[in-house]
Amino acid sequence: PCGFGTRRLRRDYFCPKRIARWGVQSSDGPMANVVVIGAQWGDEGKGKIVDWLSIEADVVVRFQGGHNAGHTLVIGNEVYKLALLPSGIVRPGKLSVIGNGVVLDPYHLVEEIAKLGGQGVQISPANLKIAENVTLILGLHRELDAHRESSSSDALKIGTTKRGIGPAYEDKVGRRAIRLMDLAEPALLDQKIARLLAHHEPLRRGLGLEPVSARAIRDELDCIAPKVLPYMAATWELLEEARRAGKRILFEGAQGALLDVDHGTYPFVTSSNTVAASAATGSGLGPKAIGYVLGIAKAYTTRVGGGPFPTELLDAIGEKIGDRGREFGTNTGRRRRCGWFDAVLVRQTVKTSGIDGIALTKLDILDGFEEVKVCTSYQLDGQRIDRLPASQAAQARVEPVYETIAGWDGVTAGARSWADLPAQAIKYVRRIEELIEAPVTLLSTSPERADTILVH
Ligand code: 2SA
Ligand code: MG
Repeated sequence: PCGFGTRRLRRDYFCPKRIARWGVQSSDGPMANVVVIGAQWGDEGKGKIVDWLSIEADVVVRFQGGHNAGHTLVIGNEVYKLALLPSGIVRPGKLSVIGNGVVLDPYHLVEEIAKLGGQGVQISPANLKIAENVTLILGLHRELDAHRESSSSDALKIGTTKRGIGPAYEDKVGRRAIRLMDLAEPALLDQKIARLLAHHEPLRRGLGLEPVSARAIRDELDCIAPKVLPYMAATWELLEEARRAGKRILFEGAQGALLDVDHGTYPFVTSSNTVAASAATGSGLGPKAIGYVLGIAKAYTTRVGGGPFPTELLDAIGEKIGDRGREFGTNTGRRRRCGWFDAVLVRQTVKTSGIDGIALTKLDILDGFEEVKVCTSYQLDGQRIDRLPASQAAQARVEPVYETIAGWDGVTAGARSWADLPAQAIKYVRRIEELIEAPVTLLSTSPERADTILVH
């Protein structure tokens, strides 16, 4: 018994012989649908866990973000790198859904489908469905994103992936976006492009960017439309039918909860809601469709891009963690900033996402450290606080208060059972559970799928 709430990953679904198994239960019976989200700033190792769970899922859904995600899947001898497509796509017999909450770059989609096709993955409208009301990322969004990044001062740089994510979401909430279904209504498309350009033209002029012509956008859209429209569907309805039929739905989050546009380290965030609740709005299902929220957290902390990072280590230890953990972006190759585990942040994420359990990854990277530190609270202007303040200035000023825990001699790398872990490593995990107020339900000890321990 973990002592935290009533929802638990169901052990029989995870019996060691079957290795990867699915299932959750609450006090009122089994619940099939799991949301997986990053509990830090992204790159927590969601790819492995999602793949691990997707084996037993019937449907895998992306519900926010776009091709700014980067999930690496290692299956047999093949390495698949996904940025936009749901992880279920590499497995036969699964339905993959790109929900309405995603921003979709149609050119990237076509490229990613072709790249995976080259690796033998069959993708067709039979196994991939895209929401008809999904917002499109266009060339002008990418250009604007890149321009803002390269023209802002270092202190103001968000460090975006320059893929047009932010500008596309801006147009969505500004009610001037082009959506997938618009490509199916050619007679009205010019009007929609004009509405979009009424906003972008003056903006571009002010920034000194070349004008874009409505004709050029129209030609591009006409050219890409036949390649993406076959995937279009009323995905909310498909998902609801799947849910009623008792199919298991896996919601695959991208980035991490601290990059959430409401709850993250604003303005150093992505432009979507990355917290678990977004799985409902971003797919068109009601919140009760979500049975279990699994947060993924690394045994230390990393972030890419700008913004506050209280436990960042700008020293040899930070470098050692980065080298041992191979902390480079999957898609952009950027070096990630590294630091100690910040329990204040994850505790907050547990609350803002209603996390039922945590999958703790990359514990093995801390093997052999003489001591490890965990941030338990912050010091702000002489006061002890136990949450991240909402103010940007205060976020930049908080000082971490650490608890030091002796390291472990043995290795956790490749451990497949609790009994294989050094006592001190267990102590570290248990202390993290106490501090974040959630159970560590899964422990990942290497990128290998089998090196995963079900703790509770
Ligand atoms: P954007 O492009 O507008 O979403 O960038 C805004 C901020 O969000 C951060 N961000 C990410 N941080 C970590 N991982 C991300 N995805 C890829 C991955 C990253 C990669 O999962 O591996 O391959 O490099 C991701 N996407 C966005 C970004 O750094 C900005 O701080
Ligand atoms: Mg990643």
